[in-house]
Amino acid sequence: MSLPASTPSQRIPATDPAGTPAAHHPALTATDPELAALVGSEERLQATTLRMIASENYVSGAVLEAGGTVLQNKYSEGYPGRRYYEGQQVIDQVENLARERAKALFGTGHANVQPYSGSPANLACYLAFAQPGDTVMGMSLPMGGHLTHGWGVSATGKWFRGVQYGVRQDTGLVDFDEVRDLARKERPKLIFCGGTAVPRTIDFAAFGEIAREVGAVLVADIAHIAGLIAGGAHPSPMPYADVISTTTHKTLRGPRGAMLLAREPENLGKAVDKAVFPGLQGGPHNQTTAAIAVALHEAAQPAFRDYAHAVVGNAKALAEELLARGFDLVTGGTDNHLILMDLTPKDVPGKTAAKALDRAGIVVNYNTVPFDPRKPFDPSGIRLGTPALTSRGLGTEHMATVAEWIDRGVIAARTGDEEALGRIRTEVAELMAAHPAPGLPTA
Ligand code: DSN
Repeated sequence: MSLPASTPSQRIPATDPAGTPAAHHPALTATDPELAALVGSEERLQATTLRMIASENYVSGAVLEAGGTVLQNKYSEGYPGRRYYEGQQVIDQVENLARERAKALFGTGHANVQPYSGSPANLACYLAFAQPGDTVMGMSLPMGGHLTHGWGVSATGKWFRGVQYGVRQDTGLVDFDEVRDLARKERPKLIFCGGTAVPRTIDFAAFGEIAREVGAVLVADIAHIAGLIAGGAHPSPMPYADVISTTTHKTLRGPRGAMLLAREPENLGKAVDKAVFPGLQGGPHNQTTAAIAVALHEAAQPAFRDYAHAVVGNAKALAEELLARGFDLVTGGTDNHLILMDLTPKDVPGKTAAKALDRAGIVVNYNTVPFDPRKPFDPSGIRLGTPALTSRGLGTEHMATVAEWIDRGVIAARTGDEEALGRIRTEVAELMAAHPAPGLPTA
């Protein structure tokens, strides 16, 4: 199903077969044909492949347009009504629109729409609520967490004392007894919940109870599932989380950006605002703020609820088809938009499979699985997501075909059968041609 903002009339004209942009990038083509050709090639790649990276999506034509406006010509350090530059008559309205829409959509008392992306948004939480050297707690990266949840190679793990929880080896699920015991022992200032490879519903209430017991600020990192929450397809972290951190470009279908939402009236928003500016950033990217506002407007429409539920329905249907083909799925399936597969039983490393699938026109990322004996740069698994394919109208009726392609692709990866990969590539391109992506040129 398509969102209202991605109707064919809003699609821009096609690139020519060589991948050179036609009339839709005239100034760029005239000034810098080399770069324009690269844009055209990327458009063709996105149009003709089955994009299954769980953190990616297609934005609507309206979001794309808002992100390419003259709003980017303006500096506006500060917040609406309290800027360090003049000429904010319009920009203040744009940012206020985005803030109000974010608050309404997620039911929070405060919204900051300025973080440049997810990692700076998370870093702002440290600056707001902890001091260097303080103990912070998050899900370990190889278990499904994020670098910025206190993992050692990240600034958040170098400048703070990160302690990490994981999942149970027998179920792949978070063990709340372990989380509670760790929190009681370590007394972290901050607890992060959420992650990048968590295929099951996050129990925000359980995290909230633990955070309250130990006096920690709970940050719910909903980057992956923000669109599902907005569309009612995943429970909300409100009122359990003190702060919600999210990117805007994954299931939410906005531009690359981020938001920090805070529960009020505890006055957490003030600390968040100070941390984002002047703590970490200078002027906000106003063109991105505008595109976020558009995405939030789209996400508030009834059609977005259908979209969010369709993303989950597709992931569940795909998981069933993959299980039927003997794939080993972490936790045995999914409750959300992503599937994490351990390819060890198929005798193919995750990286080998991901690269072969890419040659077959199915774009995924290789990923560690919990308790992975292999290294992160060459792990045992791959991660699959359904947000992007759902945005271009694929439904549960297509998931058997997608599972069959993945199965054939993994077998071809093991046997080195490039011809088989080429055949899948052709079939993928045919289905993609029948389901044009929002915001992309149509043939
Ligand atoms: N955005 C994350 C993801 O792909 O899940 C990585 O930071």
